[in-house]
Amino acid sequence: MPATASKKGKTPARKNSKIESKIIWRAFELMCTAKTMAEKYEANAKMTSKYVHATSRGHEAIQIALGMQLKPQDWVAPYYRDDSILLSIGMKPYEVMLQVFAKKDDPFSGGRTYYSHPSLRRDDMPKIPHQSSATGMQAIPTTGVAMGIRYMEKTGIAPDYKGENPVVVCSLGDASCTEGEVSEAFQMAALKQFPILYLVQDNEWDISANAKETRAQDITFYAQGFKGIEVRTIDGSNFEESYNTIKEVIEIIRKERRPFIIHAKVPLLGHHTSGVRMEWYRDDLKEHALRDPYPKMKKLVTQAGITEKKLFQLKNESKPKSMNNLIWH
Ligand SMILES: Cc1ncc(C[n+]2csc(CCOP(=O)(O)OP(=O)(O)O)c2C)c(N)n1
Ligand SMILES: [Mg+2]
Repeated sequence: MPATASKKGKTPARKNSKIESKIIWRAFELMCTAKTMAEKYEANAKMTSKYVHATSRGHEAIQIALGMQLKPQDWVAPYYRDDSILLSIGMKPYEVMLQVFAKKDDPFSGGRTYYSHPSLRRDDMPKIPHQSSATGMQAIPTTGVAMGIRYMEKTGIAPDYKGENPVVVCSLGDASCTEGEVSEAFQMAALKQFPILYLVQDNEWDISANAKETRAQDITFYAQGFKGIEVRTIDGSNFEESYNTIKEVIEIIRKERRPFIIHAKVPLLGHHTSGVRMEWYRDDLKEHALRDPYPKMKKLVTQAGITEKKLFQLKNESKPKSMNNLIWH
């Protein structure tokens, strides 16, 4: 597991610990919801594709593992492929769908920005700063939030969070990390030791160009130039590994106030966006399908002793009536 040394020393990655069944159950439910929504949009492409959108299909496990562990005092900047983060911090499918149809009741932007471009300030959820549609642009503002939090702590004006100090999460696609903005952000986070997690979801695609065409190295090698940021590479399609790594890293950031990068390798199972269709240019669809997080999650559910009967009950509970005939295998 590649890891750069932090100023406080490298932390050895912990072994996978057992996750409570109720967490596995909830994660599965969220994954079913996200997957069903993506399939619903696809089945109604004529209606949903008028307004551009992307979905988290393939990236669900890592996103759910993150969203489930954030607290109201935390900050997160999800990008356009992060609808599973939004669902797992507690947004309802209906609320999220309002943005896909550009409705005025869309809680993020009143229908003014496209799908999964959130901004949020609810008391019971992590805070989401407004962000640009230019990729990677969330890196500097989120690093600035972490800087502000640190300033408040150092000057004694931060609230007392009883040992649960806030973390900031900046979610990024692999290709967006080639941008200068991201380098600026890493530079300051490393130098000043800010309490931030950069979650890099690496699907090896940059719209229709692949990793071989667009980058000289992945984020783990790039990050070696930023002394003081610790890096973990994981299989982001594996919920257990994702959940445990995020748990450990967030706990360290809450205590030690220093930056991390989690490099999550994920398949891309949906279109780049509704307007840029995968069948036009992808020759790796079969290989990516083999890494689908959904069957892996189902296996985990079975291993956790959740029976067929309960599973059937869950399917019926989490599937709105309007979603009949959608894929449930
Ligand atoms: C600054 C900027 N450059 C280019 C684009 C066009 N663009 C939109 S999405 C995208 C691909 C980003 O890929 P990645 O960050 O890996 O995320 P993924 O879509 O693969 O999840 C590009 C190049 C943009 N929106 N903003
Ligand atoms: Mg990508």
